[in-house]
Amino acid sequence: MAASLDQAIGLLVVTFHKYAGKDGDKNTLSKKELKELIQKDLTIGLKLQDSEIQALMKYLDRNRDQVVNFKEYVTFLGALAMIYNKALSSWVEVLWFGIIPL
Ligand SMILES: [Ca+2]
Repeated sequence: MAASLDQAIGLLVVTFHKYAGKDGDKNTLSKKELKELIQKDLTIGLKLQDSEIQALMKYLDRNRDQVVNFKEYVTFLGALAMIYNKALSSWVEVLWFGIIPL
């Protein structure tokens, strides 16, 4: 049985390919595919406005080729991990030290 971190990384890779393979180049996410990934596989996805998803796409597309490749997707995951870490750290402080998150 794979360790949990192996499973988590596998899921990140599988999720990319699940959406990247829908249309066009199967190794990149189009704007439509990225939008679907965000809306279906991220809790915050449905709360984001179309304009926010467009802005996110523009930010993620570092090489400006109008699609998100795997490297750009990994950057996105890194940013999400930072956000999750910050959120979780606040709650860990609450649980361990009784500090209210700012
Ligand atoms: Ca790109």
